[in-house]
Amino acid sequence: MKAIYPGSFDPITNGHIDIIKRASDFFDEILVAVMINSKKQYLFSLEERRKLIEDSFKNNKKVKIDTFEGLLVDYMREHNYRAIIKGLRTVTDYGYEAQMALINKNLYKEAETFFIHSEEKYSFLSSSIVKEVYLNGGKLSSYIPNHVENALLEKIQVTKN
Ligand code: COD
Repeated sequence: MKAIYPGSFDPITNGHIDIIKRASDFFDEILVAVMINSKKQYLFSLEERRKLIEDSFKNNKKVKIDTFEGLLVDYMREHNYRAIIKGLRTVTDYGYEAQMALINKNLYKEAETFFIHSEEKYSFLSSSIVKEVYLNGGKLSSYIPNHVENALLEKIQVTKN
């Protein structure tokens, strides 16, 4: 069975990568869907976010990537997906993700959400924390791939000029 892992991925972190790798042990294909969360403002464009994910999974044939602006369930219906993967770090994540799972099921009754708990070492990690640290001159090199760190440093340089 194939599954979809939707998110903002602004940018992808080792926490996301760990969820994708672990999910791919159970599903035949993981489609990482780079989407829009209307509550967030993005540092990277949709296309830049897609490229950073692509460069993280160059040799993994099970992982596919796509971008979509619209409802997750519309993408799922159109491309014949039923399984949604979500990562959980904290109780706060659960509250939000449970609401999303119920909304998605309400909009598309074939949709089932599968939750994977984050590794303890990634349970504090989020794209927002990564951006905040880098924008203030700090580093979190063990929590993001090298190419993501380079893209962040470049983006911050451009934003400052
Ligand atoms: N460890 C484990 N899991 C993690 C970690 C970590 N360190 N960091 C993030 N995750 C998980 C998150 O819990 C989430 O499951 C996933 O990874 C993606 O996280 P983000 O932060 O990149 O993405 P979000 O939460 O902004 O994504 C929200 C969506 C874009 C999926 C959502 O807004 C959406 O579905 N938008 C499309 C419109 C829609 O259909 N909305 C729903 C109906 S209102």
